[in-house]
Amino acid sequence: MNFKIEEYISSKRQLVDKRLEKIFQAGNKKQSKLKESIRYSLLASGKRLRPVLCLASCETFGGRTSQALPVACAIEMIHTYSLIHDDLPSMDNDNLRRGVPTNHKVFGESAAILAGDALLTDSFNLIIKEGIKKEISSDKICELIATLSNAAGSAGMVEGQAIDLEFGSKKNVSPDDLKKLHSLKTGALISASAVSGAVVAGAKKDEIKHLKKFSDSIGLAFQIKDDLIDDTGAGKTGKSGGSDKKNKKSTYLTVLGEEKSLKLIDNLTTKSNGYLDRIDRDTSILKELANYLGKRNR
Ligand code: GRG
Repeated sequence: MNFKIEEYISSKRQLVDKRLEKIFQAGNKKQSKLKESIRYSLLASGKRLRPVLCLASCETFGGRTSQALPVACAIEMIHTYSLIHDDLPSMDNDNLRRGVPTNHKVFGESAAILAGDALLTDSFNLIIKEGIKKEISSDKICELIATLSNAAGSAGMVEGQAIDLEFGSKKNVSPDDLKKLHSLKTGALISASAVSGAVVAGAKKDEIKHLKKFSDSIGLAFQIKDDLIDDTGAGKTGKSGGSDKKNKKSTYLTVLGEEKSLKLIDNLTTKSNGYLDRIDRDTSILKELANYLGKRNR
């Protein structure tokens, strides 16, 4: 087979980038500061892994990319909001994101808060507006909104962030504590990305059940890898490397050590592939994506 996952990711990423640029077009008139700050963070060089996962999942379950693309863009908007807010002085207080100074460093703190607020709210509006245009059924639109709002809100990402802030520089964080924190903070949106693509495609309930287990595993593997990259990857990641160390945070690296963390990534990837084997479809793209995420270096 001549399939290359890097090329697949790159082609889907281009689709997402193009559509995001269209959604937040600069236009000829002078832009408002709000729009400028949204464009600044959203159109910076993110990897677009969550939208790619959404599109790959839609394709796996026989759906149309054109129908899933607005949902994929909405997911990237939610993710970008979380990054802008996470970098704020009252949260992680970071200076660099996606290879450029963080949003609040350029536009000020209040503008950064508003850019995040707008991205989150607009993401749901986009799913409804484009969903109607692309003739996605109202039931599916409601399921998409329920899936994503659940993953982003107090049952998911925001709760994960709250736990993270509560832990602060606490030393005796257990592997179970870390798992809970990251399943919410990082895993919930990754999982919702895969599930959303499947919902657009009209996947069956039991297929979504296995897909959810698959994506929960890759979400955790993604975070463990992120912890390892944060420690070593300054320059490659576009973030201020070593920010966990600076904030004295407990990470998989500090709690388990490098060898065990790498082993856990491998185990989770193998486990995720096993869940896909329970789905009676060609799931090779999702498997390739899972393997890629576990081995990435940025
Ligand atoms: C709700 C304020 C708020 C925060 C949510 C997701 C999150 C919590 C914070 C983001 C900070 C962070 C470093 C999380 C750990 C893993 C992660 C989500 C990394 C960033 O995702 P990538 O690597 O980034 O996909 P790009 O820039 O490529 O999109």
